[in-house]
Amino acid sequence: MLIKIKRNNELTENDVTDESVYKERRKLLKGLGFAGASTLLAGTGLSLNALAKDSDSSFKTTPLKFTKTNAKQITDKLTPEAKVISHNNFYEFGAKKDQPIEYAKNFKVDPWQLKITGEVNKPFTLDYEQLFSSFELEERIYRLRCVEAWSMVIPWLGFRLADLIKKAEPNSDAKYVKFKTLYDPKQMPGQSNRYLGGGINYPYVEGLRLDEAMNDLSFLSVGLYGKTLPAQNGAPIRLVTPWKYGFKSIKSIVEIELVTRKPKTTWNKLAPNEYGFYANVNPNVDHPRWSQASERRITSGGLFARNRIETQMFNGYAEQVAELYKNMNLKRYY
Ligand SMILES: Nc1nc2c(c(=O)[nH]1)N[C@H]1C(S)=C(S)[C@@H](COP(=O)(O)O)O[C@H]1N2
Ligand SMILES: [Mo]
Repeated sequence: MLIKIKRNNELTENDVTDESVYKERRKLLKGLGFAGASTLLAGTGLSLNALAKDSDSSFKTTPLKFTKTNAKQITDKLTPEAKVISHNNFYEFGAKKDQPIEYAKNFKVDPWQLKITGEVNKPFTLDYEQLFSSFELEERIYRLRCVEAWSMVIPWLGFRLADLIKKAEPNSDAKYVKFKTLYDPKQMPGQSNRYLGGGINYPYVEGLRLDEAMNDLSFLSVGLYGKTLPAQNGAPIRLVTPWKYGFKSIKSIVEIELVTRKPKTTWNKLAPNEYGFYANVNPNVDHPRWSQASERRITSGGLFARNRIETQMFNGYAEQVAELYKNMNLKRYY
């Protein structure tokens, strides 16, 4: 559901809601050949009700054991769990915020295989159980800032991406890290239906420079709020890079490949002038069609809570990551 924060129908300068921004993003997709519902559903013989009907119960999560982190934690108020798991962007399960929780209900995550490949001396594969047992799990409370100008504060469980990469022993040709989401159109209706999937090309791919990936903040999450990840949040394993816009935090990963050249990433390929490879949260660099100066923080506030806050450089993580970009023009490398 889109949470409305407008008190009336007027849009003032400071009241560009994430809903209006979300609609802008959908308009872009439409311009790229994203057609209407009836046309596309007719072609596929898919019934939306049939996709979710197999089970009325929700996706199952289980409690995880974890330790307290040594990392410095933020003190922002947490976004309630109910909102974290029901307001999602996961286009493989539908491009609307309330679709992933519904269409991912029956997503099968066990068995799973996550491959670590490419420019490494010791490639390896983790099966479902090994995602939870190969590294000590810790809790990290991070801000998540979507490019649509809403944000949350989420207690993730997982481990440092750097620890996984070190285990594979990258060779000297490894310069970037490429991540890939599962491609399984039978389970992920957005991958076979352009209406549901927003017309983006699958599988979803993301990437980081190797030094970004090795930064202490880069986190592989296998859980949130003390339990395994809900399907709609990227079960069984997803990336979290809290100083970057949310679209970098790729979900349901099956491959992490160390590569020499900068990978071609999903949103950047779709609209390179709107979504950069770096995608660092930056209040001074606006999206071509909307401002990034402020955001709506999703809290426990009611329907009319405005909760509009100023966006911070690198989403407030400058101390940990500004060094990575010290000689770069961030207006050019957005
Ligand atoms: N595979 C995949 N990963 C994805 C997305 C997606 O559509 N597909 N959406 C991204 C976007 S735009 C955001 S804001 C975050 C949202 O994460 P959340 O639903 O857990 O809050 O996931 C990101 N990861
Ligand atoms: Mo996003």
